[in-house]
Amino acid sequence: MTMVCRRSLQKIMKTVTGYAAVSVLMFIGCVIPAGAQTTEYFGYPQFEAATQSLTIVDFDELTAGNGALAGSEFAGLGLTIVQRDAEAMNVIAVGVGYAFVENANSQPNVISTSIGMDGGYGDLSDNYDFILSDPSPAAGIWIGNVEPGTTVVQFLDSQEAVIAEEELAGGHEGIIGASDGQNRIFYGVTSDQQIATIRTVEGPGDSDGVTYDDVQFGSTLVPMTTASWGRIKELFR
Ligand SMILES: [Ca+2]
Ligand SMILES: [Ca+2]
Ligand SMILES: [Ca+2]
Ligand SMILES: [Ca+2]
Repeated sequence: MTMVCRRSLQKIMKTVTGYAAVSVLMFIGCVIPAGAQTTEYFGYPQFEAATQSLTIVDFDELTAGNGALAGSEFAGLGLTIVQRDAEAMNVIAVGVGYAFVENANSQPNVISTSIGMDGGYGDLSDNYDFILSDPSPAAGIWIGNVEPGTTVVQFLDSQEAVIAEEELAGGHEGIIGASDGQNRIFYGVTSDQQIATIRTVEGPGDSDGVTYDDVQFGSTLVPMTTASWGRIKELFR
């Protein structure tokens, strides 16, 4: 999808759902599954209120070290982590160098490739895939050290089609902390499409690295709708 299409799609999906949205999207040249309904969250309390049974991988039980994350540690919980450029994945206890305290949503640890356990920075790729063994309707991640520059995060289905994506910068809605890297932001999604992968696009050579924390996934909390209330009344007739 083109950038224009993607932006329009996000705007529409945030405001309209269902048939009307599909009609508008077809008009502007996007193709999404009929009736697709996706909501994006940049505030954690709102995501929490819309979800249940979340599995949260916080990295805090790992021993800090460069290359200390293999990516398979949490397979038993349903999460596998892949560095798409086959670089080392570091576990960092924040509060040292460029690993700012504000980068962690749960302390002490975050993960990164460009930032090392001593807080040093290398202009390496932070392109990660967080792969769910059981695709889920809800998923989210905390990204730390946003800026200088931007980082794209995508939620993909099992065919790698984009369910939602956002370009994050230091001034984005929901940023906690300053806009100079001493910060973090939550980005989560609930959808009627199953999320199979959280993908981050943060390549090398842009003098910008990020950290990741509290990767999570689970079920959506289905709100009581008129339709379901009608169904309940039917059952008690
Ligand atoms: Ca943590
Ligand atoms: Ca960047
Ligand atoms: Ca980078
Ligand atoms: Ca950064």
